[in-house]
Amino acid sequence: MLEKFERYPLTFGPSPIEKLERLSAHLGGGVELYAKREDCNSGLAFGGNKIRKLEYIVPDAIASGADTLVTIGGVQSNHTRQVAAVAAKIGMKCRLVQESWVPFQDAVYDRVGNILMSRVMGAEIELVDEGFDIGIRKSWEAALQDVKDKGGNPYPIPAGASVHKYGGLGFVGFAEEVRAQEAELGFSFDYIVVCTVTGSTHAGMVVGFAKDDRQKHVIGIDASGTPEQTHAQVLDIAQKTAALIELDRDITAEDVVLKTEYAYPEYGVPSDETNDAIRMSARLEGMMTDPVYEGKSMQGMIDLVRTDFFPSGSKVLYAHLGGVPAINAYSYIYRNG
Ligand code: 5PA
Repeated sequence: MLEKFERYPLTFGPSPIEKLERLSAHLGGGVELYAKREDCNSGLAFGGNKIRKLEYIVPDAIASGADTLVTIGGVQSNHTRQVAAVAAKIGMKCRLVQESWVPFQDAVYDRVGNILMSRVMGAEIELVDEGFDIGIRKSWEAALQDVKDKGGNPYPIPAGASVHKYGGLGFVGFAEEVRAQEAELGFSFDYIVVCTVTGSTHAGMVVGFAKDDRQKHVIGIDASGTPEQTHAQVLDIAQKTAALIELDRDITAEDVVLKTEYAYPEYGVPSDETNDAIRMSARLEGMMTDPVYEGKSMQGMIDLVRTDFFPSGSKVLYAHLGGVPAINAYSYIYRNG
């Protein structure tokens, strides 16, 4: 589906799929849980889902003659850390706008985890006192202008690399990769669980899995707390990506399944149930998840198993999209484990 698009390799290759044997058994054994480890997909500063998206964006950045990647996220954004790593790897500068998206303040919230790594990798960081919004932000546009004013040549990457013409391609590739792995495993997954915020991860999967009519079995777990905006953005990106790759079918609103029950209390703040899910997967599988994204999709998947959303015998693939560095910024919550 992606042959005509240039890809700049940044990942190790196909990310591994592992069976979550003990978690499946703990939840009654009626559903078989697996994880596809996008959190281990690259050696670039701990990897994650943005690295896969950026493989299809970097060729355009290089072709544009840019010298600076400019992007935006919250203070503990995983995306900005991955853009900083990619900029270092390809020899460009990096300018990051980090807004106050999360109303949570651990003592060293802005010193550890993702932002620490971005600083070490040499990114220029601007902290901006604006709240959460997945849309196009004035602060980001101002940063692009500032780079130009100083004689640089900026390349714009929107939040989560999502609302970018090539933002959905990486996770179309994810679906192709899963199909190849299924052929080796000798079975297919009935459901794919994915955490959704800025939308191009979920959107790419919808398009990629539409090829074998599984798009409605991609179960998005909203972690934005603004699900209507997120649903609309996933649909828009999926439709544009489908047109771009010349998919031979239309993507409609019903193709985007988004569970909205797990984002509480709000973006970036874990509930008690999120923390229980993080501990459960850590203690049964040694698989770490974070309080902003994957902890919430883990919470959602566990709840969907417990409430019999997945028919007995289903094989469910949890897309582990990375994000663990941010847990360092929540140290007080986990001070006793
Ligand atoms: C993020 C996003 P999408 O934004 O593509 O929907 O992906 C959601 C998601 N899991 C899921 C992890 C670990 C993520 O980091 N992170 C953003 C960031 O700034 O880090 C874009 C919000």
